[in-house]
Amino acid sequence: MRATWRWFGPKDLCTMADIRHVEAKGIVTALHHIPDGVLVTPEEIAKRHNEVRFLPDGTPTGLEWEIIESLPVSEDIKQQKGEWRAHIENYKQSLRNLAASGVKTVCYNFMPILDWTRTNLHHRLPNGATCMRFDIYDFAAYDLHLLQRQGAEADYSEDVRIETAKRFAAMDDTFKEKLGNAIMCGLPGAEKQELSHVREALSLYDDIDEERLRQHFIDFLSEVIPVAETLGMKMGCHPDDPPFPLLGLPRISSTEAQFKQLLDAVDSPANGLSLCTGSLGVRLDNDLPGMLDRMGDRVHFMHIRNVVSERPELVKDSPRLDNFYESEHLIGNVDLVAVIKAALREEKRRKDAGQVDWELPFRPDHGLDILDDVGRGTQPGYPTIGRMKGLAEMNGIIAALQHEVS
Ligand code: CS2
Ligand code: MN
Repeated sequence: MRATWRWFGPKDLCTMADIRHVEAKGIVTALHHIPDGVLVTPEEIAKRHNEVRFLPDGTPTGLEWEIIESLPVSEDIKQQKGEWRAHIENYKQSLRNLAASGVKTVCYNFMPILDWTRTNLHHRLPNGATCMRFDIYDFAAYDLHLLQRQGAEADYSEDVRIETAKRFAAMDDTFKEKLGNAIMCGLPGAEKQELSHVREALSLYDDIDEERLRQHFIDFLSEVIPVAETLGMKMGCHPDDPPFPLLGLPRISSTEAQFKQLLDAVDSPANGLSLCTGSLGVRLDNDLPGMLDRMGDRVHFMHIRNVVSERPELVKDSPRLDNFYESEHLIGNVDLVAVIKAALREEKRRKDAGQVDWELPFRPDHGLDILDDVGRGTQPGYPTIGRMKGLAEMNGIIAALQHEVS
């Protein structure tokens, strides 16, 4: 397995100099300043390659940009409105430009409006470390009482609604503001966190149900995947996080069955997934080693982290959105040793089949804020030391298991 590391570019507090100290072999980055839908030009790509290859003083890092995360799909494409056809053409040309520079793996998602969603970005654990957490009552308080979304009541059980009303009555303005900011953290553009903007953004999906969103996704794949295939590229869709519909928005990449539908709809080796163990692992019915066994040839990238469902007894038999927090890699819902073993099996299968590109790239996804990470203000979920600990643990597991597998 090929260890990689996400870098947010020159503004990232975790610098390329720092990344030389972690045991990663390749870099995952994106051109975050380019708006969704706009062409990614060869010039911008070359600039970023240079920033990855050399420190500001010219020292070579020995690292290469290997994966783009994300090449975002614009809202126009997701909703099939406005400039969507032009955006698809830009997407195809961006793929050509990236492939020409050697970046051949793309991690993207098809979540409407929101990317990952949490209610607290700095939840304190008993040992003093902090992590990201999702609390159903805080989330429902935002949805039912702050946003006052029409029809929201139907999405929560009576128990949740009653407890939420109590919680909301006790919330002060500072808490409410922090909560709104945490939930909308995935929404680009600070001004959009205003409740009226959020309502407006959500209303764009009034006429788009799950079926229609899936059709839009398949239309996008039908256009883009043949181009990716010709270029020898791999497109890996990142799962919904959390893997449930939110705020009345449909979500269509939360389970193995949903991914199977998408992979079958455009049946090409280029059409695959980015298997994120932390996103999928919030649902106890997602069998991650099984997914690698059954659709491993389409797993183009892996995000490795763990989560703890705080009330497994409530969600075990009937999966639903409930409290969870992001945990240490080796403790949580997901048996990461079993996942890595399945990933190594998949690599072996590829090698035995004579595939040249048998290596499965992965990166530590989020990490806990520990030691000097605490209060440092890195991108939420992306502390240096916490991620490095997760990566070191995963590298240790890989080294140990490889004795058995090869
Ligand atoms: C990432 C996602 O930080 C994260 O949780 O895994 O935001 C991911 O980059 C996107 O969904 C990919 O499009
Ligand atoms: Mn992820």
